[in-house]
Amino acid sequence: MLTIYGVYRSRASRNFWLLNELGLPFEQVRVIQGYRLDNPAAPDAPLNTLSPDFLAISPAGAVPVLKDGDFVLSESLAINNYLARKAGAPIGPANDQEAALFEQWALYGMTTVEPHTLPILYAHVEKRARTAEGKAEIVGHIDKLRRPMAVLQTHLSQTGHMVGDRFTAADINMAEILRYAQPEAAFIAEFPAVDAWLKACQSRPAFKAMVEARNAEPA
Ligand SMILES: N[C@@H](CCC(=O)N[C@@H](CS)C(=O)NCC(=O)O)C(=O)O
Repeated sequence: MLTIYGVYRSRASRNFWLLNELGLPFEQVRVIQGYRLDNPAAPDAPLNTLSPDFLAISPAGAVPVLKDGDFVLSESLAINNYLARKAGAPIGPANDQEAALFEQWALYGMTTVEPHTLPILYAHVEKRARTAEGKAEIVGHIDKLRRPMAVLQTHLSQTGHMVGDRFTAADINMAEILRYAQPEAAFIAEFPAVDAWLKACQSRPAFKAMVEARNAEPA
């Protein structure tokens, strides 16, 4: 049995989306981010990323974490690439070269794109997006995103997918990273191939099921 430690309102969303696509049974152990609690160390605090029981499983103190039998894996994109490799094509890599491209795009997404999409989401969620300070912060991140977005625009206008000519877990990985910038819809629309691809990814039933579960969770 596969177990995901984490909540839908975290990067575990990308793992839940992929698991929905694969139709695999899994167990969810709800581990909430410690910073979302007033007192994560309180005796009645729910299991959280600072709880000793969770740190014993994952010393990094972050969700998501996957357990597959005795095997424990952290890092959301490593988890998706592991699940995808196990599943194989079509949603996983068909060969070593595709597996390498899954890694390439996961690393590009995590190191070059996500550091500028996530702060955009936070600025909106924390209601700072319409303040002068928030607007300046968002503009700064948008400026940093123009280059990777141009890269993705060129890439996606060729095949319409991140790897190969079909929907794969590599699409889930990048789509979930870009979702964080979607409150700035006009910016995404400047890159029509990215915009169309993102909308197509998010029209999938497995994505919608993930969003439904996420919306059902306390904010
Ligand atoms: N690069 C990691 C980031 C993990 C991460 O920072 N997770 C957040 C939730 S999305 C977390 O657990 N934060 C808890 C904390 O910082 O205390 C991944 O993709 O899994």
